[in-house]
Amino acid sequence: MRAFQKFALRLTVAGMGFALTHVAGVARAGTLDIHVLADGKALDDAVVSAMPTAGALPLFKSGVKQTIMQQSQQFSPFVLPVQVGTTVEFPNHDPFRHHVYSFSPAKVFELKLYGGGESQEVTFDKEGAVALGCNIHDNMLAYVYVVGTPYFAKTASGAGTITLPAGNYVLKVWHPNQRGTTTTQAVEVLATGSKDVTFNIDLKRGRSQRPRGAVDEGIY
Ligand SMILES: [Cu+2]
Repeated sequence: MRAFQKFALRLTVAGMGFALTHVAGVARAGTLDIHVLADGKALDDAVVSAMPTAGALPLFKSGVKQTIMQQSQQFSPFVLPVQVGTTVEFPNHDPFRHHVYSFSPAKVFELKLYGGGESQEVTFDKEGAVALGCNIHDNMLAYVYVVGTPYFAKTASGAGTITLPAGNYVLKVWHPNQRGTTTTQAVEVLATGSKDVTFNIDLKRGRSQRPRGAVDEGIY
């Protein structure tokens, strides 16, 4: 084989390798465009999670920490979805102390009084909704929603996106103020493109985080 032929062959093989990698990386994943409505209105802070009906989930990537901060006597974000095994940091950005706790079965814990500039962390090791409060400030409320899958999204203005491998899934929607049991929906994710999925859920009169000063202004 002449030198220029070998060179051309190498280029072709390299090109095929690139094309195959490219196709494999893109073609196997589909996208779900999630919409969650309550009384016909777009709903914030709903969590939709997708569990494959067959096959193994990818290994959990530990070490990626999530955050719920305390600032202006509020937790933020109000709802944080995480995969089982995730560690959440709770930095206090206020010039006064907080005492974060939960009595929820999925994670009972207490981070005793700690001041501004300090942070503590908790690892969430069980699926379920974990309601957070502060022992000092009754207005403060937030939720960690722990799911057993890496495929989930939280809605903003009623919408969220989940990118996941092709296959069959059961989708579950959760909202802190949802009435009744959790709603599920079966969906097939195709190898390419996106699919719209809509949930309509009922809300009860739920609890929400109240602004600073709503109940106990001055108690630091
Ligand atoms: Cu507090």
